[in-house]
Amino acid sequence: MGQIGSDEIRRHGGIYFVTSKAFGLSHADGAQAALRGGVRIIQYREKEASARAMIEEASAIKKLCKDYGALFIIDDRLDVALEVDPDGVHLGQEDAPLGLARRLFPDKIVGISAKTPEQAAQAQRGGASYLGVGAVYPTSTKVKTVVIGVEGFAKVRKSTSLPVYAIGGLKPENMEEIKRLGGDGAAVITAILGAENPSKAAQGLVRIWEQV
Ligand code: TZP
Ligand code: MG
Repeated sequence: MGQIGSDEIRRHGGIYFVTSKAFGLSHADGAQAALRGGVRIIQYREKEASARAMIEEASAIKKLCKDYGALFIIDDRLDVALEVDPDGVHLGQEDAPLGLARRLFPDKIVGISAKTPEQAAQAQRGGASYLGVGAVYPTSTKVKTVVIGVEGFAKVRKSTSLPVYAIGGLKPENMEEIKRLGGDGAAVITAILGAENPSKAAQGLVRIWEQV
């Protein structure tokens, strides 16, 4: 038997969009652009808004995702997820423990950020559905992270049978490298939101991922 949620993630795989307000668009408008471009996994990532505002925004993005047949994941906030009922949640190493997410959401997708084979193994044992692994390349997105490089990514990839998404500095030019190393997909912010036309950029990434 596979892990809960892993096949669902694989079926929607390829490009995984993480929302951000850092480029001027709202979370929902950014998500809409990514969805129009063909992205089929959207993560709502907001660190500062009130819980009420997060519930409202996340509910709107959940509706959008449903319209496009995309998966909707909420970052960090299990309380917001309890209220909004997304397809899944994503947790970092310092967020709520995986065991709690699994108790609250026995059937949902639960993604875990992992930088090492040890973290990957622990996540797999604890019932994670997929891993976000990075930062693979340097990123200018404001985030508390360390660049593990393609070597670090390759080590984690080889250590686990979970689907593995590369994150951090992913752009058209490095899709091929990530796929060659066995990545299941690429999680992006800047490559979509930093583009002049985010939905075209999303479409470009989806095509490139399919073709490389
Ligand atoms: N975690 C590690 S790097 C990162 C996160 C959330 C940001 C990736 O964003 P970008 O802009 O695609 O490099
Ligand atoms: Mg987090």
